[in-house]
Amino acid sequence: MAKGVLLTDFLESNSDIELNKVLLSLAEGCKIIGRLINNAGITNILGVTGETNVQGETVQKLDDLSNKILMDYLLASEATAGYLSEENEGVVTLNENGKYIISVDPLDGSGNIDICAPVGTIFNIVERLSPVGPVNDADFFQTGNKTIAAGYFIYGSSTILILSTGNGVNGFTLNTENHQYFLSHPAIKIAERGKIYSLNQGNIGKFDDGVKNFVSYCSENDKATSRPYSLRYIGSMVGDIQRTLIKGGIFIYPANKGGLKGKLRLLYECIPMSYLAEQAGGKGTDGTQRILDIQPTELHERTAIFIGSKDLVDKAHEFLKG
Ligand code: P6P
Repeated sequence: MAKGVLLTDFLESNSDIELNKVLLSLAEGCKIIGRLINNAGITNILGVTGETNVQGETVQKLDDLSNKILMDYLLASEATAGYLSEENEGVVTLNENGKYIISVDPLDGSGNIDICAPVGTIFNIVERLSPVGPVNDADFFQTGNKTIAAGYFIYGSSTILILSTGNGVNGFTLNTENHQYFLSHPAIKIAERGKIYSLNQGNIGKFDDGVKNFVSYCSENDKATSRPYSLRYIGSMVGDIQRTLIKGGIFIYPANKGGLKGKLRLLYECIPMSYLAEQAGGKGTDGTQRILDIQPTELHERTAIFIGSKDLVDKAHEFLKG
C-alpha cells in the first residue's frame, strides 16, 4: 500500500470488524499516552507512585496512568473480552461478549522517561478460548502461533505504531498536526545480514559461555564478515527492537548462567516482538526454540530472547550449542 494511507483506511482492507475495533481503540488510547509522555516534565507526572507491581518493580506514575487509559479505551471498543497487563496481577474481564483478548505492556521501558529515551506500549491479540462471560487465565495460555495481531507504539522522536495482522509488518506515524496515523513504513523487512548486536554488556559475567563467545565473535576484527559489529543498547525493548527492525542486527536478553528464564516477559513482550520479527523475515527464539512455539503456563512468566536478523540469530545458536 502507498505511503500516506491512513491507518483507518488501511484497516478497511482487513474485513475483521471486531479486530479493527480493538486496534483503533488502542490507537486512540496511545495518542493520549504519547501526549502525557511528551508533557511529563511539565505536568509533574514523572517519577514513581511509591508502589511496586506484580513483578516487584517500582511503578512509574505513567505506568499506572497508561494501564488505566488502555483499559478504558479497550472497554469502550466493546470487542475486547479480556486484558492482561504487566501492571495487573490477574486477568481483567472487559466485554463479556468480546471476541478477542489482549496482553499488554502498557509502558515498556518507563524507567527511561526521565532521560527522554524511547518508551512504548507493546500488545498481543488472540481470540478468547472460553465462549462468553468472564475470561480466565487459560484464555491467555496460548502460544504465539495463535497471535491474530501484534505490535507496539513507540514514543520516541515520533510516535509510530508498528503493526502486523499476519500479512507482514507496517509502520504508521502519528501526525501531531491532525492526530491521524499515516502509513510511513510500508512492508518492513529485517535485513537478512545484521551488523549490530544489542545486549546489556554489563551483565556479561552472569551469562553462559555460549553468550560470551557470541559477543566475542561480534567484537572480533574480520573484514570479510564486516566485523567488529556495532554494539547498541538503549535499555528500552521497544527502542532496541525498532532499531533491529529498521537497521537489522540482533537483540539479546539471555537467562543468567544456569537459569532458564531471562528478564523479559513471554506473553506481552517476547511473543509480540517475535511475531513482528518473523513477519518481517527475521527470527525470535529463546536460544533453542521459536518463542512462538513456547506454551505459556503462567501469566507473567519470563523467557530468554534472541531476536532479529536470521544470520545473527543462527550464528548465536551455533555458539549456544557450544
Ligand atoms: P536491563 C525495561 O526495564 C525492560 O523491561 C526492557 O524494556 C528492556 O529491554 C530491559 O528491561 C532492560 O533491562 O536489565 O538491561 O536494564
